Amino acid sequence: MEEYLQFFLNEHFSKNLDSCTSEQLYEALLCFVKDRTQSMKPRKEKGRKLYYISAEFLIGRLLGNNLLNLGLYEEAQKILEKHGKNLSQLEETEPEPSLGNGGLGRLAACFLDSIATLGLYGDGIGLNYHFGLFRQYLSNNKQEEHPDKWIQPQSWLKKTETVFPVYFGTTEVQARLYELNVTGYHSESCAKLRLFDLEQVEEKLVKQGINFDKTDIEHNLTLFLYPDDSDEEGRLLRIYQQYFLVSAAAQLMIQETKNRGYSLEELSKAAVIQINDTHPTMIIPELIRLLTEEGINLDRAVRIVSETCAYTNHTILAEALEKWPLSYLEQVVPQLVPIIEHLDKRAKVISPYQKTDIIDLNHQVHMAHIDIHYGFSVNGVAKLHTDILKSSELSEFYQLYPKKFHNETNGITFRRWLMLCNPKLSELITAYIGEGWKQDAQQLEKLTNWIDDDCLLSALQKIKQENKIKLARELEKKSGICISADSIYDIQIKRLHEYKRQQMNALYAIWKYFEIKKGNLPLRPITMIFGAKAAPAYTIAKDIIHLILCLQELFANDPQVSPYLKIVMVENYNVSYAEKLIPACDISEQISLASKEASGTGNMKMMLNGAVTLGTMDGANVEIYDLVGDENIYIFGKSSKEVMNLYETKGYHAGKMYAADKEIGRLVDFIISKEVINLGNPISLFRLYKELISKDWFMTLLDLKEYIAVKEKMLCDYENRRAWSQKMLSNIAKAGYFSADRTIERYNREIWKI
Ligand code: 26Q
Repeated sequence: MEEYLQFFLNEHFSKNLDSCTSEQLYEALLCFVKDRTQSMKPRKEKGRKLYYISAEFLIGRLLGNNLLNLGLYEEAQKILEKHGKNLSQLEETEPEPSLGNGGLGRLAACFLDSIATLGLYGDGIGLNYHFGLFRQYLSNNKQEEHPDKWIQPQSWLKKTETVFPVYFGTTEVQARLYELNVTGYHSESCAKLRLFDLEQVEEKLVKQGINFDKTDIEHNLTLFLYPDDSDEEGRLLRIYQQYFLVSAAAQLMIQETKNRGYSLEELSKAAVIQINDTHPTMIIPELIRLLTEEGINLDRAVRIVSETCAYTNHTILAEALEKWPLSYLEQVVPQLVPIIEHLDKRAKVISPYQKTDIIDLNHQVHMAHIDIHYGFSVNGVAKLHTDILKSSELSEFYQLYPKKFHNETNGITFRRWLMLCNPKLSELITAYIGEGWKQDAQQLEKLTNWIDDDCLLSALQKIKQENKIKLARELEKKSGICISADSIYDIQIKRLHEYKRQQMNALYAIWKYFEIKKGNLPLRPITMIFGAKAAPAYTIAKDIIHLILCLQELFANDPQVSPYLKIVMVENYNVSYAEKLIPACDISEQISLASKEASGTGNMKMMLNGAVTLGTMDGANVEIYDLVGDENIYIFGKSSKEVMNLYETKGYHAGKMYAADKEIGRLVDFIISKEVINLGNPISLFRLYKELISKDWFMTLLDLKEYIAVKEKMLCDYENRRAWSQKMLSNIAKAGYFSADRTIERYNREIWKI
């Protein structure tokens, strides 16, 4: 490696390892790794090939991860050290590819790591957005959005010769394929992430902030990742993007199937397509259309495609279930409309339920319904989530097709989320149980043999402390904020959404502030860390960020409070930030309203790094609870059954709750107190206040008091340092279940059968 780097630096920059800049060295390492992956063994291309199709792949930075997977991390570290350089600092030079919004996109990236590691024959297929998720700045206690350009002249992407035409009615554009090798942990060959890009993207279309001409589709299709929001104009563009993805993907699949010697009649023997939420759903009618163009009759085409496609559902929030007015589809993709109408008619013959219609009475096209009628598998992403799909959200579909339903509880890659981000803990684990856990995560369970071992328990504490110090330094460097590593790090990092209830956490902060003002000081200082982006058009989410930032300022400027309670909202929370925050976390906040969080995956990452969960019985928290037991997790709040019952009976009234309980009233009122208003925007704060006392759709006030009580108990229990370390150890030991390797093996066994 050293020779390669020296040669490269000399050749390109007339520099050497000692004299080069970080950017030059990064480029040299990038090319080294790229070359290395290109000369790896090709995969065995026999049998069924998996196409994991997704509008998002939130891959994060790749240099460190690739070095780790290729077994080159330590060597690189040593070479750099020898020349006075530092690998982890160098990693920061890499622009972060933020090609996803949050959980769904990150899951796709974790899955690729496991697919490569397990050596399965499969690729990811997505879009090459020139600007990923917006870059967030926090100024004047508000979120600002800025474009985040990540592609540099030298990047992980390889331009291929493959180009497909895509037609929107009579408008033709070209989709060029780019590829990126995905390394697996110590595997012989790579998987591929294949990203289509519009040949004629015009980056100059971007004007102020993240605004751009949304109508110029011949130049804007792959300009931006769509930031899950709801402004009207953007919706048509979203359909354009989706069709661009699936049309190019379908052509690629057909071409590859033929090249591999299969006839299109045998498509389901050659390919299995996992549809990641409904964003790529149009692949179904598009493939049917293309098969009929190739001379297969419509009925056969429908059968073949149905045997090839499988669908994953990631949400039960009604507003996130995609439906499009038929008129939009007529405008954007007229060629698909007759097919969709045909599919709708057939479904209406098969199903007696109106609720399963593809095209409803209001001429809305329900994308998930296409997937369920015309795919061979439907899966939820955690036990509770799948149960809710079966028993309520999709119950009619479950009646129709019980055998199609599967549960595939999410998982995370332990390579990035432990070995790479927390090398010390990784080493400690290996010292006790050997290397086996890196490829067989269940082996982590062996750690429970040392649950009473003081040596291991204090080593765990020590590593957590070091990680907390490291984070404190990082925060100071990045934002000038000082936090104490002797405080408890209480962390909530995830997209900002009302159902995730960052507002409830903020109300706890207000409660604690009152306590401190009264002289009830906490046993130990508390640092409440938030990281979250709000969709640009999601007003209340932005109001919640505003509240948190106002509280941050209020506490920081109050000498009575600041030694005991600090809020830090980090700017531009992303995958790289998560890698720094998660190893330092003591308390993992997973406080969504029960039934609303399909799974969550941050919860898994934090437990794996020795954090203890404070959560509701929602998503994968339920499975964490089952694994670690009552004494190693802190649960509060109404159950999903109770919550669903309240929705059904309209039994929850925020206003009544607010009026009936003085304590709650006092906390909510503080949002519009003069202390807070002084620091913020009254319109925004009043809007949030009103929302909470009149609607509160996600029942914040309902769970608030129990939340406060359980959190207090947790802070108190933290002081028994030995017992807390045992909780940490139990969580790490039981986290093996959440390895994405396990998830992918199950997908393969139950659905893909590669
Ligand atoms: C919808 C319509 C128009 C534009 C955008 C969208 C859109 C974009 C992104 C809708 C949803 C998303 C992302 C959803 C998501 O991340 N869901 C999360 O998926 C994780 C992986 O399964 C789960 O762990 C989380 O619980 C779930 O919230």
